[in-house]
Amino acid sequence: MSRGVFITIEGIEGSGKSTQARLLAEALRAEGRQVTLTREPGGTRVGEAIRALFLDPATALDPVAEVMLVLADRAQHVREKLAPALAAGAVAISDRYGDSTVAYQGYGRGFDLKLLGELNRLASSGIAPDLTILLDCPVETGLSRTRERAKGALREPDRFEGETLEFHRRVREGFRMIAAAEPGRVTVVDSTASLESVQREVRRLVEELLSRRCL
Ligand code: T5A
Repeated sequence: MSRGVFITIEGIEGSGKSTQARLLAEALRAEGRQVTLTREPGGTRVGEAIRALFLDPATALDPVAEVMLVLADRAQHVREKLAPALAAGAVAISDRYGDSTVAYQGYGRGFDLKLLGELNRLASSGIAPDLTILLDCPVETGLSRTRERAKGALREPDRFEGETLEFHRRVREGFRMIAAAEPGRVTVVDSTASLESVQREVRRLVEELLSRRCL
């Protein structure tokens, strides 16, 4: 089975993931590469339905139900989209993946990390990213970006954007702990820098990975 390359972009709200994932996909497609750009929650029809429920500020979700929902999304996403893309030799870029579950439901909500690790492995069929780019910025910077954008779009903050600063600080710390524990997979990029300079660093990391893999 040919094996593509799996890249995930992670970070707190407003750290710039969606923007950088899109720019990276455009740049790689312009080089003639086969690219699958996707996201969690979402990425499939089932996943988009889960996403709507998951982010709805009117949904009062029990913390265990929250974990189960995001894992159900991942199981569907991996089997329906990511595994086939990787088997076809594509570069798959996912805006969030398993590290978000560890950071939000583990560090943020306090769910048992070991159990979460096992559930994550089950949901992902053991498919792990080749490279994870963690876009890191202070919580205040990220949230002010998303609140600005929400104001412009005239929508209320989603279920996570409306969480306390303390919650978001635990999530950021969680991401940093993951990066410290897995330096071979996760690279931290300072996303307080300009959009263009973050983009250059993301490209550099991905080019390095592709040339290591002779692709
Ligand atoms: N979730 C998800 C869990 O709890 N557990 C899980 O397992 C998973 C998978 C998903 C939510 O679900 C939770 C976490 C999330 O709360 P989402 O919408 O996919 O929600 O994720 P968000 O982080 O909320 O997405 P955002 O769009 O809000 O943030 P991004 O993608 O990090 O930021 P982006 O690129 O959209 O940029 C936000 C704004 O900032 C500007 C952009 O132009 C945009 O306006 N910007 C910059 N401005 C200045 N300088 C830069 N360098 C900038 N980069 C971007």
